[in-house]
Amino acid sequence: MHLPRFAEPNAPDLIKGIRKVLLRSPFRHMHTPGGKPMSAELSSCGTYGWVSDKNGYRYMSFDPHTGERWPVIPAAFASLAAHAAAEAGYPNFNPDACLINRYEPGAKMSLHQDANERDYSAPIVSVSLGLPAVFLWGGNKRGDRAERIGVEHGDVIIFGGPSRMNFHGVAPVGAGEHPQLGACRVNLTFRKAK
Ligand code: MD3
Ligand code: FE
Repeated sequence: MHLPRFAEPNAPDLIKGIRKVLLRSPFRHMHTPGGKPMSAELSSCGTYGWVSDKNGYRYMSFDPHTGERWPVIPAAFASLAAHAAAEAGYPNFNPDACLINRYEPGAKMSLHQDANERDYSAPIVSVSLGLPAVFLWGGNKRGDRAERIGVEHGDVIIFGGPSRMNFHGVAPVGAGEHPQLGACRVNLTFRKAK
């Protein structure tokens, strides 16, 4: 379910929360298990954070960059994620992981499935901030044609049910300046990891 601009009124508080999280767990380029740096930068907050390195993709309860636990999910994040999930028919969404992806112009995310979570019955809530992007929405096979969906500052998308395992990605972000975030797109994804 796509909720255009749903989070727009909360954007200033979300951005304050992002800055606070980054003080303890800064953005970094993760490497694929094959050793290539990903073009988007990543941080996390919550009980679990998503990590990729030579040993594969997984959730960890501490930040390997600092050796400390991930920052807590800011109250403004948790409230927005719960309200958005409720709109899509998930009244008890209680995420334990929030990934924060940062895309500079040119950064992208290739088509992939999110399969590191334990419970696929929980939805994933995605919040787009900053520069617009084209979200690629594929099928349940990698080769399926992907639909292109424009996402803008404040847009929220809730993925659940059969679509939870669909391939998806982000086309290279175009150049631009956003009044609140400058030359970047930031995406929050709220998940139930464990
Ligand atoms: C559909 N992030 O972090 S958010 C990711 O914009 C990721 O940063 C993209 O894909 C981004 O894994 C897309 C939308 C999204 C997130 C997770 C999903 C869509 C999803 C999981 C299952 C199905
Ligand atoms: Fe994903």
